[in-house]
Amino acid sequence: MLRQRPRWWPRFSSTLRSTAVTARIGTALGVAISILFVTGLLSHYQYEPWTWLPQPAKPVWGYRLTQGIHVATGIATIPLLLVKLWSVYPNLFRFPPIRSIQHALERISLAILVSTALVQVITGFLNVLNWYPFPWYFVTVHRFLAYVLVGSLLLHIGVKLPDIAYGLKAKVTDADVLTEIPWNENPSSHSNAGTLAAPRTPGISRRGLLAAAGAGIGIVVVTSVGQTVTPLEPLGLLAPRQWTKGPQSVPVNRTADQARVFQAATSAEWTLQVQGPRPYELALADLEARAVHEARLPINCVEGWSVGASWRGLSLLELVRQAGGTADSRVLVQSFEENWGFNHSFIEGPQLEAALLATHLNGQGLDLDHGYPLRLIAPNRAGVLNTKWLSRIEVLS
Ligand SMILES: Nc1nc2c(c(=O)[nH]1)N[C@H]1C(S)=C(S)[C@@H](COP(=O)(O)O)O[C@H]1N2
Ligand SMILES: [Mo]
Repeated sequence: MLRQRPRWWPRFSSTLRSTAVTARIGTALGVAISILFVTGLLSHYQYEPWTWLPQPAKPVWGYRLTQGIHVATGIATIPLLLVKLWSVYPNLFRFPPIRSIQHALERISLAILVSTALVQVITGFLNVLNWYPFPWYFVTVHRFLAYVLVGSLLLHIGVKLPDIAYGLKAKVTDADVLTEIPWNENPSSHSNAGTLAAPRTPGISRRGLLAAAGAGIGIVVVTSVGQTVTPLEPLGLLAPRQWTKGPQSVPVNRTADQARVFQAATSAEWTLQVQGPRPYELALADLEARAVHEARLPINCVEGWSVGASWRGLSLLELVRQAGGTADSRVLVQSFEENWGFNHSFIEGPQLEAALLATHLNGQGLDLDHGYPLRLIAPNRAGVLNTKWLSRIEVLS
Protein backbone atom coordinates (compact mmCIF):
# COMPACT_ATOMS: atom_id res chain seq x y z
CA MET A 1 0.00 0.00 0.00
CA LEU A 2 1.34 3.38 -1.01
CA ARG A 3 1.41 5.66 1.99
CA GLN A 4 3.21 8.60 0.54
CA ARG A 5 3.00 10.15 -2.87
CA PRO A 6 6.00 8.75 -4.74
CA ARG A 7 8.30 11.07 -6.64
CA TRP A 8 7.26 9.60 -9.99
CA TRP A 9 3.59 10.33 -9.33
CA PRO A 10 2.32 12.45 -12.27
CA ARG A 11 1.76 16.16 -11.81
CA PHE A 12 -0.91 18.20 -13.53
CA SER A 13 -0.67 21.92 -13.41
CA SER A 14 -2.80 23.11 -16.36
CA THR A 15 -5.28 25.76 -15.26
CA LEU A 16 -7.47 24.94 -18.25
CA ARG A 17 -9.20 22.33 -16.17
CA SER A 18 -11.81 23.50 -13.73
CA THR A 19 -15.07 22.36 -12.25
CA ALA A 20 -16.87 25.05 -14.25
CA VAL A 21 -15.43 23.69 -17.51
CA THR A 22 -16.14 20.07 -16.63
CA ALA A 23 -19.70 20.83 -15.50
CA ARG A 24 -20.47 22.54 -18.80
CA ILE A 25 -19.00 19.81 -20.98
CA GLY A 26 -20.64 17.21 -18.76
CA THR A 27 -24.04 18.86 -19.15
CA ALA A 28 -23.67 18.87 -22.93
CA LEU A 29 -22.66 15.22 -22.77
CA GLY A 30 -25.68 14.42 -20.59
CA VAL A 31 -27.98 16.07 -23.13
CA ALA A 32 -26.29 14.16 -25.97
CA ILE A 33 -26.61 10.82 -24.19
CA SER A 34 -30.29 11.50 -23.44
CA ILE A 35 -30.93 12.18 -27.14
CA LEU A 36 -29.01 9.02 -28.05
CA PHE A 37 -31.00 6.94 -25.56
CA VAL A 38 -34.41 8.16 -26.73
CA THR A 39 -33.65 7.91 -30.47
CA GLY A 40 -31.97 4.55 -29.84
CA LEU A 41 -35.11 3.23 -28.12
CA LEU A 42 -37.18 4.43 -31.08
CA SER A 43 -34.84 2.51 -33.37
CA HIS A 44 -35.09 -0.58 -31.19
CA TYR A 45 -38.87 -0.31 -31.47
CA GLN A 46 -38.49 -0.75 -35.23
CA TYR A 47 -36.85 -4.11 -34.60
CA GLU A 48 -39.17 -5.28 -31.84
CA PRO A 49 -42.44 -3.35 -31.96
CA TRP A 50 -45.14 -3.93 -29.37
CA THR A 51 -48.08 -5.58 -31.07
CA TRP A 52 -50.58 -3.40 -29.17
CA LEU A 53 -48.93 -0.15 -30.21
CA PRO A 54 -48.97 0.22 -34.00
CA GLN A 55 -46.05 1.60 -35.94
CA PRO A 56 -47.21 4.84 -37.55
CA ALA A 57 -46.68 5.39 -41.26
CA LYS A 58 -46.53 9.16 -40.88
CA PRO A 59 -44.50 11.21 -41.12
CA VAL A 60 -42.92 9.04 -43.82
CA TRP A 61 -39.52 10.53 -42.92
CA GLY A 62 -39.95 9.94 -39.16
CA TYR A 63 -37.31 7.26 -38.85
CA ARG A 64 -35.06 9.15 -41.24
CA LEU A 65 -35.15 12.06 -38.78
CA THR A 66 -34.75 10.12 -35.53
CA GLN A 67 -32.01 7.84 -36.82
CA GLY A 68 -30.26 10.77 -38.51
CA ILE A 69 -30.28 12.58 -35.15
CA HIS A 70 -29.06 9.43 -33.41
CA VAL A 71 -26.07 9.01 -35.69
CA ALA A 72 -25.15 12.72 -35.86
CA THR A 73 -25.40 13.01 -32.07
CA GLY A 74 -23.37 9.84 -31.62
CA ILE A 75 -20.60 11.22 -33.82
CA ALA A 76 -20.69 14.57 -31.98
CA THR A 77 -20.40 12.64 -28.71
CA ILE A 78 -16.96 11.27 -29.63
CA PRO A 79 -15.06 14.60 -29.31
CA LEU A 80 -17.35 15.68 -26.46
CA LEU A 81 -16.51 12.55 -24.51
CA LEU A 82 -12.80 12.91 -25.19
CA VAL A 83 -12.77 16.50 -23.91
CA LYS A 84 -14.78 15.46 -20.85
CA LEU A 85 -12.33 12.67 -20.06
CA TRP A 86 -9.39 15.00 -20.60
CA SER A 87 -10.94 17.49 -18.20
CA VAL A 88 -11.14 14.99 -15.34
CA TYR A 89 -8.53 12.31 -15.91
CA PRO A 90 -6.02 13.81 -13.45
CA ASN A 91 -8.48 12.56 -10.82
CA LEU A 92 -7.12 9.12 -11.61
CA PHE A 93 -3.86 10.28 -10.04
CA ARG A 94 -5.19 11.76 -6.86
CA PHE A 95 -3.34 10.38 -3.89
CA PRO A 96 -4.02 7.99 -2.31
CA PRO A 97 -5.80 6.22 -5.20
CA ILE A 98 -8.47 4.66 -2.99
CA ARG A 99 -9.69 6.38 0.12
CA SER A 100 -12.54 4.20 1.35
CA ILE A 101 -14.80 1.34 0.33
CA GLN A 102 -17.44 3.84 -0.74
CA HIS A 103 -14.84 5.66 -2.80
CA ALA A 104 -13.71 2.38 -4.38
CA LEU A 105 -17.30 1.52 -5.37
CA GLU A 106 -17.76 4.95 -6.85
CA ARG A 107 -14.56 4.48 -8.87
CA ILE A 108 -15.79 1.10 -10.15
CA SER A 109 -19.13 2.51 -11.29
CA LEU A 110 -17.23 5.30 -12.99
CA ALA A 111 -15.00 2.77 -14.77
CA ILE A 112 -18.16 1.04 -16.06
CA LEU A 113 -19.60 4.37 -17.20
CA VAL A 114 -16.45 5.44 -19.04
CA SER A 115 -15.80 2.07 -20.69
CA THR A 116 -19.40 1.57 -21.85
CA ALA A 117 -19.53 5.13 -23.19
CA LEU A 118 -16.31 4.56 -25.16
CA VAL A 119 -17.45 1.18 -26.50
CA GLN A 120 -20.83 2.65 -27.53
CA VAL A 121 -19.46 5.59 -29.50
CA ILE A 122 -16.58 3.65 -31.06
CA THR A 123 -18.60 0.61 -32.18
CA GLY A 124 -21.43 2.93 -33.21
CA PHE A 125 -19.05 4.84 -35.45
CA LEU A 126 -17.63 1.59 -36.89
CA ASN A 127 -21.23 0.59 -37.59
CA VAL A 128 -21.67 3.78 -39.62
CA LEU A 129 -18.59 2.70 -41.58
CA ASN A 130 -20.25 -0.71 -42.04
CA TRP A 131 -17.15 -2.31 -40.51
CA TYR A 132 -17.47 -4.88 -37.75
CA PRO A 133 -14.01 -5.79 -36.44
CA PHE A 134 -15.53 -7.00 -33.15
CA PRO A 135 -16.80 -10.54 -32.48
CA TRP A 136 -20.25 -9.74 -31.08
CA TYR A 137 -23.57 -8.87 -32.68
CA PHE A 138 -23.69 -5.09 -32.74
CA VAL A 139 -27.44 -4.53 -32.36
CA THR A 140 -27.91 -6.61 -29.20
CA VAL A 141 -24.77 -5.40 -27.44
CA HIS A 142 -25.37 -1.76 -28.39
CA ARG A 143 -28.83 -1.88 -26.87
CA PHE A 144 -27.74 -3.76 -23.73
CA LEU A 145 -24.86 -1.36 -23.11
CA ALA A 146 -27.22 1.60 -23.55
CA TYR A 147 -29.05 0.53 -20.38
CA VAL A 148 -25.77 -0.03 -18.51
CA LEU A 149 -24.55 3.37 -19.68
CA VAL A 150 -27.68 5.24 -18.66
CA GLY A 151 -27.84 3.45 -15.30
CA SER A 152 -24.24 4.22 -14.41
CA LEU A 153 -24.65 7.78 -15.73
CA LEU A 154 -27.60 8.41 -13.40
CA LEU A 155 -25.52 7.08 -10.51
CA HIS A 156 -22.61 9.31 -11.51
CA ILE A 157 -24.85 12.39 -11.74
CA GLY A 158 -26.31 11.58 -8.33
CA VAL A 159 -22.87 11.27 -6.73
CA LYS A 160 -21.51 14.40 -8.43
CA LEU A 161 -24.59 16.60 -7.96
CA PRO A 162 -22.82 18.99 -5.54
CA ASP A 163 -19.87 19.40 -7.92
CA ILE A 164 -22.21 19.86 -10.88
CA ALA A 165 -24.24 22.50 -9.04
CA TYR A 166 -21.04 24.26 -7.98
CA GLY A 167 -19.52 24.05 -11.45
CA LEU A 168 -22.57 25.35 -13.28
CA LYS A 169 -22.87 28.30 -10.91
CA ALA A 170 -19.20 29.19 -11.28
CA LYS A 171 -18.02 31.24 -14.24
CA VAL A 172 -15.63 29.59 -16.65
CA THR A 173 -13.18 32.43 -15.97
CA ASP A 174 -13.39 32.05 -12.17
CA ALA A 175 -10.42 30.85 -10.26
CA ASP A 176 -11.67 27.45 -9.20
CA VAL A 177 -11.42 26.43 -5.57
CA LEU A 178 -11.55 22.76 -6.49
CA THR A 179 -8.67 23.05 -8.91
CA GLU A 180 -6.68 25.52 -6.87
CA ILE A 181 -5.52 22.35 -5.20
CA PRO A 182 -3.34 20.86 -7.93
CA TRP A 183 -4.50 17.44 -9.02
CA ASN A 184 -1.38 15.69 -7.87
CA GLU A 185 -1.73 16.72 -4.25
CA ASN A 186 -3.72 15.14 -1.53
CA PRO A 187 -5.31 18.07 0.29
CA SER A 188 -5.20 16.28 3.62
CA SER A 189 -1.60 15.19 3.34
CA HIS A 190 0.71 17.49 5.26
CA SER A 191 3.76 16.03 3.60
CA ASN A 192 2.72 17.87 0.45
CA ALA A 193 2.24 21.24 2.08
CA GLY A 194 4.23 23.95 0.42
CA THR A 195 4.83 21.98 -2.78
CA LEU A 196 1.80 23.29 -4.67
CA ALA A 197 2.84 23.82 -8.27
CA ALA A 198 2.31 27.37 -9.45
CA PRO A 199 -0.37 27.37 -12.18
CA ARG A 200 1.17 27.56 -15.61
CA THR A 201 -0.17 30.23 -17.94
CA PRO A 202 -2.11 28.22 -20.47
CA GLY A 203 -1.77 28.76 -24.21
CA ILE A 204 -5.50 29.15 -24.61
CA SER A 205 -8.16 30.29 -22.17
CA ARG A 206 -10.91 28.05 -20.81
CA ARG A 207 -13.37 29.86 -23.03
CA GLY A 208 -11.05 29.12 -25.93
CA LEU A 209 -11.01 25.48 -24.89
CA LEU A 210 -14.81 25.26 -24.93
CA ALA A 211 -14.92 27.06 -28.29
CA ALA A 212 -12.32 24.66 -29.74
CA ALA A 213 -14.32 21.67 -28.50
CA GLY A 214 -17.46 23.15 -30.05
CA ALA A 215 -15.69 23.75 -33.35
CA GLY A 216 -14.36 20.18 -33.39
CA ILE A 217 -17.84 18.82 -32.78
CA GLY A 218 -19.22 21.07 -35.53
CA ILE A 219 -16.63 19.77 -37.98
CA VAL A 220 -17.29 16.07 -37.37
CA VAL A 221 -21.07 16.63 -37.56
CA VAL A 222 -20.97 18.70 -40.76
CA THR A 223 -18.66 16.20 -42.47
CA SER A 224 -20.85 13.23 -41.52
CA VAL A 225 -24.50 14.32 -41.82
CA GLY A 226 -24.12 14.51 -45.61
CA GLN A 227 -25.30 10.93 -45.80
CA THR A 228 -28.70 12.01 -44.49
CA VAL A 229 -28.88 15.74 -45.17
CA THR A 230 -28.32 15.48 -48.90
CA PRO A 231 -27.24 19.11 -49.58
CA LEU A 232 -24.26 18.64 -47.24
CA GLU A 233 -23.07 15.60 -49.14
CA PRO A 234 -20.13 17.33 -50.89
CA LEU A 235 -18.62 17.87 -47.41
CA GLY A 236 -19.15 14.23 -46.46
CA LEU A 237 -15.60 13.32 -45.53
CA LEU A 238 -16.89 11.02 -42.78
CA ALA A 239 -20.00 10.00 -44.73
CA PRO A 240 -19.13 6.89 -46.71
CA ARG A 241 -22.61 6.17 -48.10
CA GLN A 242 -23.87 8.75 -50.57
CA TRP A 243 -26.54 8.66 -53.25
CA THR A 244 -23.95 9.44 -55.90
CA LYS A 245 -22.21 6.18 -55.01
CA GLY A 246 -25.00 3.72 -55.76
CA PRO A 247 -27.04 2.53 -58.72
CA GLN A 248 -30.17 4.58 -59.46
CA SER A 249 -29.02 7.31 -57.05
CA VAL A 250 -29.49 5.17 -53.93
CA PRO A 251 -26.63 3.57 -51.95
CA VAL A 252 -26.59 -0.18 -51.39
CA ASN A 253 -25.91 -1.84 -48.07
CA ARG A 254 -25.72 -5.41 -49.25
CA THR A 255 -25.24 -6.09 -52.93
CA ALA A 256 -26.79 -8.94 -54.93
CA ASP A 257 -23.28 -10.38 -55.10
CA GLN A 258 -22.83 -10.35 -51.33
CA ALA A 259 -26.30 -11.84 -50.87
CA ARG A 260 -25.58 -14.52 -53.53
CA VAL A 261 -28.93 -14.00 -55.19
CA PHE A 262 -27.88 -13.48 -58.80
CA GLN A 263 -29.22 -16.80 -60.11
CA ALA A 264 -32.52 -16.76 -58.28
CA ALA A 265 -33.11 -13.08 -59.06
CA THR A 266 -32.52 -13.42 -62.79
CA SER A 267 -34.32 -16.74 -63.25
CA ALA A 268 -37.26 -16.64 -65.66
CA GLU A 269 -38.92 -19.14 -63.33
CA TRP A 270 -39.21 -16.54 -60.57
CA THR A 271 -42.62 -16.25 -58.90
CA LEU A 272 -44.00 -14.49 -55.85
CA GLN A 273 -45.87 -16.92 -53.63
CA VAL A 274 -48.77 -15.26 -51.82
CA GLN A 275 -49.92 -17.39 -48.89
CA GLY A 276 -53.05 -16.92 -46.81
CA PRO A 277 -56.64 -18.15 -46.75
CA ARG A 278 -56.70 -17.91 -50.58
CA PRO A 279 -53.12 -18.56 -51.78
CA TYR A 280 -51.93 -17.76 -55.31
CA GLU A 281 -48.78 -16.80 -57.13
CA LEU A 282 -47.60 -14.03 -59.41
CA ALA A 283 -45.13 -14.49 -62.26
CA LEU A 284 -42.73 -11.89 -63.63
CA ALA A 285 -45.16 -11.05 -66.43
CA ASP A 286 -47.93 -10.34 -63.88
CA LEU A 287 -45.92 -7.63 -62.12
CA GLU A 288 -45.84 -4.98 -64.85
CA ALA A 289 -49.64 -4.66 -65.17
CA ARG A 290 -50.10 -4.26 -61.41
CA ALA A 291 -47.13 -2.01 -60.74
CA VAL A 292 -49.07 1.24 -61.05
CA HIS A 293 -48.71 2.64 -57.51
CA GLU A 294 -46.19 5.39 -56.91
CA ALA A 295 -44.70 6.83 -53.74
CA ARG A 296 -41.83 9.07 -52.72
CA LEU A 297 -40.23 7.35 -49.72
CA PRO A 298 -36.76 7.39 -48.16
CA ILE A 299 -34.56 4.40 -47.44
CA ASN A 300 -33.26 5.00 -43.90
CA CYS A 301 -30.45 2.70 -42.95
CA VAL A 302 -29.78 2.20 -39.25
CA GLU A 303 -26.14 2.65 -40.17
CA GLY A 304 -26.70 6.33 -40.58
CA TRP A 305 -27.44 7.04 -44.20
CA SER A 306 -30.77 7.87 -45.74
CA VAL A 307 -31.87 8.89 -49.20
CA GLY A 308 -35.26 9.87 -50.58
CA ALA A 309 -36.39 8.08 -53.74
CA SER A 310 -39.34 7.65 -56.08
CA TRP A 311 -40.76 4.16 -56.12
CA ARG A 312 -43.31 2.42 -58.32
CA GLY A 313 -44.80 -0.98 -57.67
CA LEU A 314 -47.70 -3.11 -56.50
CA SER A 315 -49.86 -2.31 -53.50
CA LEU A 316 -49.01 -4.85 -50.80
CA LEU A 317 -52.43 -4.45 -49.21
CA GLU A 318 -54.11 -5.27 -52.53
CA LEU A 319 -52.18 -8.53 -52.75
CA VAL A 320 -52.99 -9.30 -49.12
CA ARG A 321 -56.71 -8.68 -49.67
CA GLN A 322 -56.66 -10.91 -52.75
CA ALA A 323 -55.22 -13.68 -50.56
CA GLY A 324 -58.04 -13.26 -48.05
CA GLY A 325 -56.33 -10.88 -45.61
CA THR A 326 -57.39 -7.39 -44.50
CA ALA A 327 -55.84 -4.08 -43.48
CA ASP A 328 -55.64 -5.57 -39.97
CA SER A 329 -53.55 -8.53 -41.07
CA ARG A 330 -50.00 -9.11 -39.99
CA VAL A 331 -47.87 -10.01 -42.99
CA LEU A 332 -44.53 -11.77 -43.40
CA VAL A 333 -42.40 -10.57 -46.31
CA GLN A 334 -39.77 -13.16 -47.26
CA SER A 335 -36.72 -12.98 -49.52
CA PHE A 336 -35.18 -15.82 -51.51
CA GLU A 337 -31.85 -14.72 -50.04
CA GLU A 338 -30.68 -17.55 -47.79
CA ASN A 339 -28.89 -17.74 -44.45
CA TRP A 340 -29.26 -14.12 -43.52
CA GLY A 341 -31.06 -12.60 -40.56
CA PHE A 342 -32.49 -9.75 -42.60
CA ASN A 343 -34.00 -11.87 -45.35
CA HIS A 344 -37.53 -11.23 -44.08
CA SER A 345 -39.63 -8.73 -42.15
CA PHE A 346 -43.08 -8.31 -40.69
CA ILE A 347 -45.45 -5.51 -41.52
CA GLU A 348 -48.89 -4.48 -40.33
CA GLY A 349 -51.17 -1.52 -39.56
CA PRO A 350 -50.68 1.86 -41.23
CA GLN A 351 -47.34 0.78 -42.72
CA LEU A 352 -49.00 -2.19 -44.43
CA GLU A 353 -51.65 0.10 -45.92
CA ALA A 354 -48.99 2.36 -47.44
CA ALA A 355 -46.48 -0.35 -48.43
CA LEU A 356 -45.38 -1.03 -52.00
CA LEU A 357 -43.75 -4.08 -53.49
CA ALA A 358 -41.50 -2.06 -55.76
CA THR A 359 -40.50 -2.95 -59.28
CA HIS A 360 -39.17 0.51 -60.19
CA LEU A 361 -36.83 2.98 -58.53
CA ASN A 362 -36.30 6.58 -59.66
CA GLY A 363 -37.94 5.93 -63.02
CA GLN A 364 -36.04 2.74 -63.93
CA GLY A 365 -36.64 -0.95 -63.49
CA LEU A 366 -35.26 -1.96 -60.06
CA ASP A 367 -31.50 -2.62 -60.12
CA LEU A 368 -30.38 -6.09 -59.05
CA ASP A 369 -28.64 -4.52 -56.05
CA HIS A 370 -31.86 -2.79 -54.98
CA GLY A 371 -33.84 -6.03 -54.88
CA TYR A 372 -34.88 -6.98 -58.42
CA PRO A 373 -37.36 -8.35 -59.27
CA LEU A 374 -39.38 -7.20 -56.26
CA ARG A 375 -38.68 -5.51 -52.93
CA LEU A 376 -40.65 -4.06 -50.05
CA ILE A 377 -40.69 -0.32 -49.43
CA ALA A 378 -42.81 1.26 -46.69
CA PRO A 379 -42.89 4.64 -44.94
CA ASN A 380 -41.31 5.56 -41.58
CA ARG A 381 -39.48 2.28 -41.47
CA ALA A 382 -35.88 1.22 -40.91
CA GLY A 383 -34.12 0.38 -44.19
CA VAL A 384 -33.23 -3.04 -42.87
CA LEU A 385 -36.94 -3.91 -42.72
CA ASN A 386 -37.46 -3.11 -46.40
CA THR A 387 -36.69 -6.60 -47.59
CA LYS A 388 -35.16 -7.04 -51.05
CA TRP A 389 -35.36 -9.92 -53.57
CA LEU A 390 -38.80 -11.19 -52.52
CA SER A 391 -40.05 -14.71 -53.07
CA ARG A 392 -43.05 -14.96 -50.77
CA ILE A 393 -45.54 -13.01 -48.71
CA GLU A 394 -47.66 -14.67 -46.08
CA VAL A 395 -50.83 -13.36 -44.46
CA LEU A 396 -50.33 -14.42 -40.83
CA SER A 397 -53.60 -13.23 -39.27
N1 LIG B 1 -33.02 -9.57 -48.56
C1 LIG B 1 -32.42 -8.49 -48.03
N2 LIG B 1 -33.07 -7.32 -47.97
C2 LIG B 1 -32.48 -6.22 -47.44
C3 LIG B 1 -31.18 -6.28 -46.94
C4 LIG B 1 -30.50 -7.52 -46.99
O1 LIG B 1 -29.34 -7.65 -46.57
N3 LIG B 1 -31.14 -8.61 -47.55
N4 LIG B 1 -30.57 -5.15 -46.41
C5 LIG B 1 -31.49 -4.17 -45.86
C6 LIG B 1 -30.83 -2.94 -45.47
S1 LIG B 1 -29.82 -3.02 -44.13
C7 LIG B 1 -31.09 -1.75 -46.08
S2 LIG B 1 -30.50 -0.29 -45.45
C8 LIG B 1 -31.87 -1.69 -47.32
C9 LIG B 1 -31.06 -0.99 -48.36
O2 LIG B 1 -31.71 -0.98 -49.57
P1 LIG B 1 -30.92 -0.58 -50.89
O3 LIG B 1 -29.74 -1.49 -51.00
O4 LIG B 1 -31.90 -0.69 -52.02
O5 LIG B 1 -30.49 0.85 -50.69
O6 LIG B 1 -32.24 -2.96 -47.78
C10 LIG B 1 -32.66 -3.86 -46.78
N5 LIG B 1 -33.16 -5.07 -47.40
MO1 LIG C 1 -29.49 -0.89 -43.41
